[in-house]
Amino acid sequence: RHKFWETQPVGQYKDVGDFSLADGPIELPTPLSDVKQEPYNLPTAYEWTTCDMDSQETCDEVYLLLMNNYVEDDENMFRFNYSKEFLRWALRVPGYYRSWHIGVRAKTSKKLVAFITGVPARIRVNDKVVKMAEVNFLCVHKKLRSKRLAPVLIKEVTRRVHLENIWQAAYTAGVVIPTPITTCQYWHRSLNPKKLIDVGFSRLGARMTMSRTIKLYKLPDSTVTPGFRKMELRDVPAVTRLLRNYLSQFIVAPDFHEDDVEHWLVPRDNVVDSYLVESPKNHEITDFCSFYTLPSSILGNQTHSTLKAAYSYYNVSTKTPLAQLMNDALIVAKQKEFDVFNALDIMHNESFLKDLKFGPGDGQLHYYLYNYRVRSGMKPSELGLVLL
Ligand code: YNC
Ligand code: MG
Repeated sequence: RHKFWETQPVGQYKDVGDFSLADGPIELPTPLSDVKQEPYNLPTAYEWTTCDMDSQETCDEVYLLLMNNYVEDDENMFRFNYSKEFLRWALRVPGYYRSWHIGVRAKTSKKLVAFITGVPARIRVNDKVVKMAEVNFLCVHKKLRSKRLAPVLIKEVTRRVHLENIWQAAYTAGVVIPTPITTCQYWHRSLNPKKLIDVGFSRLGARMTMSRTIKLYKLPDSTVTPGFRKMELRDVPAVTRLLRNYLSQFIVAPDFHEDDVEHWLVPRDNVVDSYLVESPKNHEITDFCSFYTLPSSILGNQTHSTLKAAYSYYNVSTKTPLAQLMNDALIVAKQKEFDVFNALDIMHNESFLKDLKFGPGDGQLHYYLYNYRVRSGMKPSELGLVLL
């Protein structure tokens, strides 16, 4: 059924429920000298390229490939439109390898036709911290689909990850392949219900008028939690402590150090927003919330071309109730003119989704590990990892 994935060191469907298989690596590392030294073969009309994301020109090419060919919803109404600044943030992470930003070009025109990336991360699985690649942005131009190019891209990124002596990876996909560690649901909170209905993202509920719907999703003009403010660079040590402590309760979560928090969570305009609660009494940092900016192109609408979406990222509550903290996040997202706020049912998100008027989406997101087995049957609420 999965000609490619059946050959890979991933949990296979036949192993689901086999409790004799221990958690941990599926295959042992080989000596680095045994890793294939040359890139995998491509069809003769194509060649490998390493994409230098420092270069404005390359960044533009990657941006355009993804803008026109990356992930769409099931009904092909929307397509992710990651911004150039977002792509730079997602790819130039602490300790990144340029060799893991992989493109394929047509030999004659030099046009970029496919892409896949990895970035290094420390991911904790139960009590072990494992160096992994987070693999993302797998994309094949629409005109080159179903030619088995994707397995070649995946094998090539795997080879280049192995060359750095890293043997595990984490990734997410909307498709089911062998074998998800867990399957999550997207939930959506309307901020601009009229636009969402106009573009077909959501529908007017039964017995609802537009004006009742607008009133239902109305939010206060300003946040309510005393001491709620934007995160700053000086907050990195306190936020790292807060987040490390919080993430320690999940089965799978990133092992964030201060340099990771500085990269992933210090606010960047139109890329990532982070807020925290500083106690007005003792200046202690007690709570934290964040979201990233990922617009989608609206395909074939006369009036609107982009849907501005915020995606819930990492949130920690110790003093402020989580629902109140997230309601403040909704308020700032509304102020920043987002149309919708999205969240997965991971970590403690389920506890606020219904109360804050999120509705379940039809999209599912499957999480995967490469060459690492974890006990099957993990619940989304036991997952503490957000991939972009
Ligand atoms: C996918 N998303 O099952 P089998 S997510 C993984 N992730 O193999 P072909 C995928 N595998 O089943 P096409 C996949 N989608 O026969 C398909 N596959 O064993 C598998 N879409 O290849 C599929 N981006 O080239 C099948 O298919 C084989 O031309 C078929 O290309 C697929 O970034 C794709 O959704 C997705 O651009 C490139 O449809 C294309 O259709 C496309 O004939 C729109 O491929 C954009 C899109 C995917 C977003 C993502 C995470 C990717 C993870 C890849 C796996 C990484 C493994 C770890 C590597 C490092 C290891 C170390 C150490
Ligand atoms: Mg193909």
